[in-house]
Amino acid sequence: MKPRLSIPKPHRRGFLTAAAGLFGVSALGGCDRWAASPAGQRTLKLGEDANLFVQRLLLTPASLAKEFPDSEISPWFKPNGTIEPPDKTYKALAAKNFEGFRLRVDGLVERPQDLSLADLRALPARTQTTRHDCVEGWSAIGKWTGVPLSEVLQRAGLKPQARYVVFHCADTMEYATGGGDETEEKTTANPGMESRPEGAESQASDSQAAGAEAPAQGGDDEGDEAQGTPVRYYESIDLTDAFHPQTILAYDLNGKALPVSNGAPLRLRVERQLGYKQAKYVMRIEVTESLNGIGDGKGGYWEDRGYEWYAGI
Ligand SMILES: Nc1nc2c(c(=O)[nH]1)N[C@H]1C(S)=C(S)[C@@H](COP(=O)(O)O)O[C@H]1N2
Ligand SMILES: [Mo]
Repeated sequence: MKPRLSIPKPHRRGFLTAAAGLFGVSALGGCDRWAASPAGQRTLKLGEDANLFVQRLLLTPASLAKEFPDSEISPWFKPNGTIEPPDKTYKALAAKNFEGFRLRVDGLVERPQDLSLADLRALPARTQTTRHDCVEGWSAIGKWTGVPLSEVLQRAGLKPQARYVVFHCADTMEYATGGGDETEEKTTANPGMESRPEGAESQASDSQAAGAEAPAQGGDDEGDEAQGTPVRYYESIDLTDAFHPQTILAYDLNGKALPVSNGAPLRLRVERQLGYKQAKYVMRIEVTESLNGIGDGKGGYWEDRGYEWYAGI
Protein backbone atom coordinates (compact mmCIF):
# COMPACT_ATOMS: atom_id res chain seq x y z
CA MET A 1 0.00 0.00 0.00
CA LYS A 2 1.27 3.40 -0.89
CA PRO A 3 1.85 5.55 2.16
CA ARG A 4 -0.57 8.44 2.27
CA LEU A 5 2.16 10.77 3.26
CA SER A 6 5.72 10.43 2.12
CA ILE A 7 8.52 12.30 3.75
CA PRO A 8 11.40 13.23 1.50
CA LYS A 9 14.48 11.67 3.15
CA PRO A 10 17.14 14.29 2.45
CA HIS A 11 15.02 16.95 4.08
CA ARG A 12 13.91 15.17 7.20
CA ARG A 13 15.52 17.69 9.47
CA GLY A 14 13.92 20.59 7.65
CA PHE A 15 10.58 18.86 7.79
CA LEU A 16 10.95 18.19 11.47
CA THR A 17 11.47 21.88 12.06
CA ALA A 18 8.43 22.63 9.94
CA ALA A 19 6.37 20.07 11.84
CA ALA A 20 7.48 21.41 15.19
CA GLY A 21 6.39 24.86 14.09
CA LEU A 22 3.16 23.65 12.65
CA PHE A 23 2.10 21.52 15.57
CA GLY A 24 3.65 23.17 18.54
CA VAL A 25 5.78 26.24 18.54
CA SER A 26 4.09 29.50 17.68
CA ALA A 27 3.66 30.45 14.03
CA LEU A 28 6.76 30.80 11.89
CA GLY A 29 6.85 32.46 8.50
CA GLY A 30 8.38 29.36 6.93
CA CYS A 31 5.48 27.29 8.14
CA ASP A 32 2.94 29.53 6.59
CA ARG A 33 4.69 29.08 3.30
CA TRP A 34 4.87 25.36 3.84
CA ALA A 35 1.20 25.19 4.77
CA ALA A 36 0.32 26.94 1.52
CA SER A 37 2.20 24.32 -0.52
CA PRO A 38 0.19 21.39 -1.96
CA ALA A 39 1.73 18.95 0.53
CA GLY A 40 0.96 21.28 3.39
CA GLN A 41 -2.65 21.71 2.38
CA ARG A 42 -3.11 18.02 2.00
CA THR A 43 -1.73 17.39 5.49
CA LEU A 44 -3.78 20.08 7.10
CA LYS A 45 -7.01 18.70 5.70
CA LEU A 46 -7.19 15.80 8.10
CA GLY A 47 -6.18 15.70 11.75
CA GLU A 48 -5.45 12.04 11.18
CA ASP A 49 -2.89 12.77 8.49
CA ALA A 50 -1.31 15.36 10.73
CA ASN A 51 -0.91 12.83 13.53
CA LEU A 52 0.64 10.29 11.22
CA PHE A 53 3.01 12.91 9.90
CA VAL A 54 4.24 13.87 13.35
CA GLN A 55 4.59 10.27 14.45
CA ARG A 56 6.67 9.23 11.46
CA LEU A 57 9.05 12.10 11.99
CA LEU A 58 9.49 11.16 15.60
CA LEU A 59 10.53 7.58 15.01
CA THR A 60 14.23 8.24 14.84
CA PRO A 61 16.45 6.66 17.50
CA ALA A 62 18.23 9.94 18.17
CA SER A 63 15.06 11.52 19.46
CA LEU A 64 14.49 8.85 22.12
CA ALA A 65 15.43 9.44 25.76
CA LYS A 66 17.92 6.91 27.08
CA GLU A 67 16.42 3.76 28.56
CA PHE A 68 18.21 1.81 31.31
CA PRO A 69 18.48 -1.85 32.29
CA ASP A 70 16.46 -3.02 35.33
CA SER A 71 19.70 -3.30 37.30
CA GLU A 72 19.94 0.48 37.35
CA ILE A 73 16.48 1.14 38.80
CA SER A 74 16.77 3.37 41.88
CA PRO A 75 15.75 1.49 45.04
CA TRP A 76 13.78 4.58 46.12
CA PHE A 77 12.07 6.90 43.69
CA LYS A 78 12.03 10.06 45.74
CA PRO A 79 8.54 11.62 45.73
CA ASN A 80 8.56 15.37 45.27
CA GLY A 81 6.17 18.31 45.21
CA THR A 82 2.72 17.14 46.24
CA ILE A 83 2.99 13.75 47.86
CA GLU A 84 -0.63 13.51 49.03
CA PRO A 85 -3.22 15.77 47.43
CA PRO A 86 -5.27 17.46 50.17
CA ASP A 87 -8.32 17.69 47.91
CA LYS A 88 -11.49 16.03 49.12
CA THR A 89 -12.48 14.63 45.72
CA TYR A 90 -9.08 13.03 45.32
CA LYS A 91 -9.13 11.59 48.84
CA ALA A 92 -12.52 9.99 48.19
CA LEU A 93 -11.21 8.35 45.01
CA ALA A 94 -8.04 7.16 46.75
CA ALA A 95 -10.06 5.68 49.62
CA LYS A 96 -11.78 3.37 47.12
CA ASN A 97 -8.58 2.44 45.32
CA PHE A 98 -9.48 4.77 42.41
CA GLU A 99 -12.43 2.59 41.33
CA GLY A 100 -14.43 5.71 40.56
CA PHE A 101 -11.57 7.41 38.72
CA ARG A 102 -12.33 8.48 35.15
CA LEU A 103 -9.78 10.23 33.01
CA ARG A 104 -11.66 12.94 31.15
CA VAL A 105 -10.35 13.74 27.66
CA ASP A 106 -11.94 16.78 26.08
CA GLY A 107 -11.34 20.12 24.40
CA LEU A 108 -10.53 20.03 20.67
CA VAL A 109 -11.39 16.36 20.20
CA GLU A 110 -13.98 14.63 18.06
CA ARG A 111 -14.98 12.11 20.73
CA PRO A 112 -14.58 13.18 24.38
CA GLN A 113 -13.61 10.24 26.58
CA ASP A 114 -14.12 9.17 30.19
CA LEU A 115 -11.69 6.32 30.79
CA SER A 116 -11.52 4.15 33.89
CA LEU A 117 -8.24 2.58 34.99
CA ALA A 118 -9.49 -0.71 33.55
CA ASP A 119 -10.12 1.02 30.22
CA LEU A 120 -6.62 2.51 30.27
CA ARG A 121 -5.00 -0.82 31.19
CA ALA A 122 -6.86 -2.49 28.32
CA LEU A 123 -5.21 -0.18 25.78
CA PRO A 124 -1.75 -0.99 24.36
CA ALA A 125 0.92 -0.51 27.02
CA ARG A 126 4.53 0.63 27.01
CA THR A 127 7.19 0.04 29.67
CA GLN A 128 10.28 2.21 29.86
CA THR A 129 13.07 2.58 32.40
CA THR A 130 14.20 6.17 32.35
CA ARG A 131 15.95 8.78 34.44
CA HIS A 132 13.91 11.54 36.02
CA ASP A 133 15.78 14.82 36.51
CA CYS A 134 14.35 17.41 38.86
CA VAL A 135 15.35 21.00 38.16
CA GLU A 136 16.91 21.10 41.63
CA GLY A 137 19.58 18.62 40.68
CA TRP A 138 18.46 15.23 41.96
CA SER A 139 17.70 12.27 39.69
CA ALA A 140 16.09 8.85 40.02
CA ILE A 141 15.69 5.94 37.61
CA GLY A 142 12.28 4.31 37.48
CA LYS A 143 10.50 1.74 35.37
CA TRP A 144 7.22 3.14 34.16
CA THR A 145 4.33 1.28 32.54
CA GLY A 146 1.41 3.05 30.98
CA VAL A 147 -0.58 3.80 27.89
CA PRO A 148 1.06 5.91 25.20
CA LEU A 149 -0.63 9.29 25.12
CA SER A 150 -0.94 8.87 21.33
CA GLU A 151 -3.31 5.91 21.90
CA VAL A 152 -5.60 7.99 24.04
CA LEU A 153 -5.50 10.96 21.67
CA GLN A 154 -6.21 8.75 18.69
CA ARG A 155 -9.26 7.32 20.45
CA ALA A 156 -10.50 10.83 21.08
CA GLY A 157 -9.56 12.11 17.61
CA LEU A 158 -7.96 15.53 17.35
CA LYS A 159 -9.71 18.40 15.66
CA PRO A 160 -7.57 20.21 13.06
CA GLN A 161 -7.00 23.26 15.29
CA ALA A 162 -5.43 21.13 18.06
CA ARG A 163 -1.96 22.33 19.12
CA TYR A 164 -1.44 21.60 22.82
CA VAL A 165 -2.32 18.94 25.34
CA VAL A 166 -3.03 20.25 28.83
CA PHE A 167 -2.93 18.02 31.93
CA HIS A 168 -5.18 19.09 34.78
CA CYS A 169 -4.15 17.59 38.11
CA ALA A 170 -6.04 16.85 41.31
CA ASP A 171 -3.76 18.65 43.75
CA THR A 172 -4.40 22.15 45.01
CA MET A 173 -1.11 24.00 45.42
CA GLU A 174 -2.42 27.22 46.90
CA TYR A 175 -5.47 29.45 46.98
CA ALA A 176 -5.79 32.51 44.80
CA THR A 177 -7.13 35.44 46.74
CA GLY A 178 -8.41 37.06 43.57
CA GLY A 179 -7.40 40.49 42.40
CA GLY A 180 -4.14 41.51 44.09
CA ASP A 181 -0.59 41.22 42.79
CA GLU A 182 0.71 37.79 43.69
CA THR A 183 4.14 38.13 42.15
CA GLU A 184 5.93 38.01 45.47
CA GLU A 185 4.10 34.94 46.62
CA LYS A 186 4.82 33.13 43.36
CA THR A 187 8.58 33.33 43.71
CA THR A 188 8.86 31.79 47.16
CA ALA A 189 8.47 28.18 46.07
CA ASN A 190 10.26 26.11 43.45
CA PRO A 191 9.74 22.81 41.63
CA GLY A 192 12.54 21.14 43.52
CA MET A 193 11.03 21.68 46.90
CA GLU A 194 10.18 18.64 48.94
CA SER A 195 6.96 19.96 50.32
CA ARG A 196 4.19 22.08 48.93
CA PRO A 197 4.18 25.85 48.88
CA GLU A 198 3.52 27.40 52.25
CA GLY A 199 -0.16 27.50 53.00
CA ALA A 200 -1.77 25.10 50.54
CA GLU A 201 -1.64 22.03 52.72
CA SER A 202 -2.37 23.76 55.99
CA GLN A 203 -5.31 25.68 54.57
CA ALA A 204 -6.78 22.57 53.03
CA SER A 205 -6.39 20.49 56.15
CA ASP A 206 -7.53 23.33 58.40
CA SER A 207 -10.84 23.46 56.64
CA GLN A 208 -11.20 19.73 56.99
CA ALA A 209 -10.27 19.78 60.64
CA ALA A 210 -12.81 22.50 61.19
CA GLY A 211 -15.35 20.37 59.35
CA ALA A 212 -16.34 23.37 57.29
CA GLU A 213 -19.37 22.72 55.15
CA ALA A 214 -18.38 25.01 52.31
CA PRO A 215 -18.24 23.08 49.03
CA ALA A 216 -14.62 24.14 48.66
CA GLN A 217 -13.18 22.36 51.68
CA GLY A 218 -10.06 20.44 50.92
CA GLY A 219 -9.58 22.24 47.66
CA ASP A 220 -12.80 21.23 45.96
CA ASP A 221 -14.54 23.18 43.29
CA GLU A 222 -14.65 26.93 43.44
CA GLY A 223 -13.18 27.64 46.84
CA ASP A 224 -14.77 29.90 49.42
CA GLU A 225 -14.24 33.43 50.64
CA ALA A 226 -11.77 32.50 53.36
CA GLN A 227 -9.59 30.32 51.14
CA GLY A 228 -10.03 31.82 47.70
CA THR A 229 -10.04 29.80 44.50
CA PRO A 230 -7.98 26.60 44.53
CA VAL A 231 -5.01 26.78 42.18
CA ARG A 232 -4.25 23.26 41.04
CA TYR A 233 -1.13 21.86 39.43
CA TYR A 234 -1.28 21.66 35.66
CA GLU A 235 1.10 21.14 32.77
CA SER A 236 1.06 21.19 28.98
CA ILE A 237 3.02 19.86 26.02
CA ASP A 238 2.80 20.36 22.26
CA LEU A 239 1.69 17.69 19.79
CA THR A 240 5.29 16.81 18.93
CA ASP A 241 5.86 15.62 22.49
CA ALA A 242 2.31 14.29 22.79
CA PHE A 243 2.88 11.83 19.94
CA HIS A 244 6.41 10.91 20.97
CA PRO A 245 6.57 7.14 21.56
CA GLN A 246 7.97 7.58 25.10
CA THR A 247 5.21 9.95 26.17
CA ILE A 248 2.96 7.79 28.30
CA LEU A 249 0.29 8.04 30.96
CA ALA A 250 1.85 5.81 33.60
CA TYR A 251 -0.18 3.71 36.04
CA ASP A 252 2.65 1.45 37.27
CA LEU A 253 6.05 2.23 38.77
CA ASN A 254 8.60 -0.59 38.99
CA GLY A 255 5.95 -3.20 38.22
CA LYS A 256 3.47 -2.10 40.89
CA ALA A 257 0.51 0.26 40.89
CA LEU A 258 1.77 3.84 41.14
CA PRO A 259 1.90 4.94 44.81
CA VAL A 260 -0.04 8.05 45.81
CA SER A 261 3.24 9.85 46.53
CA ASN A 262 4.38 9.36 42.92
CA GLY A 263 1.09 10.45 41.35
CA ALA A 264 -1.56 7.70 41.60
CA PRO A 265 -3.57 6.73 39.77
CA LEU A 266 -2.11 8.27 36.61
CA ARG A 267 0.85 10.51 35.82
CA LEU A 268 2.48 11.82 32.71
CA ARG A 269 5.96 10.73 31.59
CA VAL A 270 7.41 13.01 28.94
CA GLU A 271 10.94 11.74 29.02
CA ARG A 272 12.90 14.42 27.25
CA GLN A 273 11.91 17.09 29.74
CA LEU A 274 12.54 17.97 33.40
CA GLY A 275 10.73 16.71 36.48
CA TYR A 276 8.12 19.41 36.80
CA LYS A 277 6.68 18.55 33.36
CA GLN A 278 5.88 15.03 34.67
CA ALA A 279 2.37 15.88 35.90
CA LYS A 280 1.11 13.62 38.69
CA TYR A 281 -2.55 13.01 39.68
CA VAL A 282 -3.78 13.65 36.11
CA MET A 283 -7.58 13.90 36.13
CA ARG A 284 -8.34 15.59 32.86
CA ILE A 285 -6.62 16.01 29.53
CA GLU A 286 -7.71 19.03 27.54
CA VAL A 287 -6.68 19.54 23.92
CA THR A 288 -6.36 23.22 23.04
CA GLU A 289 -5.29 25.58 20.31
CA SER A 290 -3.55 27.94 22.72
CA LEU A 291 -2.35 28.09 26.31
CA ASN A 292 -3.99 31.44 26.95
CA GLY A 293 -6.77 31.38 29.47
CA ILE A 294 -5.47 28.33 31.33
CA GLY A 295 -3.94 29.26 34.67
CA ASP A 296 -1.89 32.38 34.03
CA GLY A 297 -1.38 31.38 30.40
CA LYS A 298 2.22 30.13 30.54
CA GLY A 299 1.36 26.46 30.20
CA GLY A 300 1.90 25.13 33.71
CA TYR A 301 1.85 25.80 37.43
CA TRP A 302 5.63 26.34 37.59
CA GLU A 303 5.74 28.07 34.21
CA ASP A 304 3.25 30.60 35.59
CA ARG A 305 5.88 31.20 38.30
CA GLY A 306 8.75 31.82 35.91
CA TYR A 307 10.01 28.39 34.85
CA GLU A 308 10.59 27.40 31.22
CA TRP A 309 7.67 25.89 29.31
CA TYR A 310 9.99 23.71 27.22
CA ALA A 311 12.10 22.15 29.95
CA GLY A 312 14.41 20.06 27.78
CA ILE A 313 17.03 17.94 29.51
N1 LIG B 1 0.41 17.20 40.22
C1 LIG B 1 1.70 17.42 40.48
N2 LIG B 1 2.60 16.96 39.59
C2 LIG B 1 3.92 17.16 39.82
C3 LIG B 1 4.38 17.88 40.96
C4 LIG B 1 3.40 18.34 41.87
O1 LIG B 1 3.70 18.97 42.91
N3 LIG B 1 2.07 18.10 41.58
N4 LIG B 1 5.74 18.10 41.15
C5 LIG B 1 6.62 17.98 39.97
C6 LIG B 1 8.05 17.90 40.27
S1 LIG B 1 8.85 19.37 40.61
C7 LIG B 1 8.74 16.72 40.18
S2 LIG B 1 10.44 16.67 40.38
C8 LIG B 1 8.03 15.46 39.93
C9 LIG B 1 8.28 14.50 41.09
O2 LIG B 1 7.73 13.24 40.79
P1 LIG B 1 7.82 12.12 41.90
O3 LIG B 1 7.05 12.61 43.09
O4 LIG B 1 7.29 10.88 41.32
O5 LIG B 1 9.30 12.03 42.25
O6 LIG B 1 6.63 15.60 39.79
C10 LIG B 1 6.24 16.76 39.13
N5 LIG B 1 4.81 16.67 38.92
MO1 LIG C 1 11.07 18.87 40.32
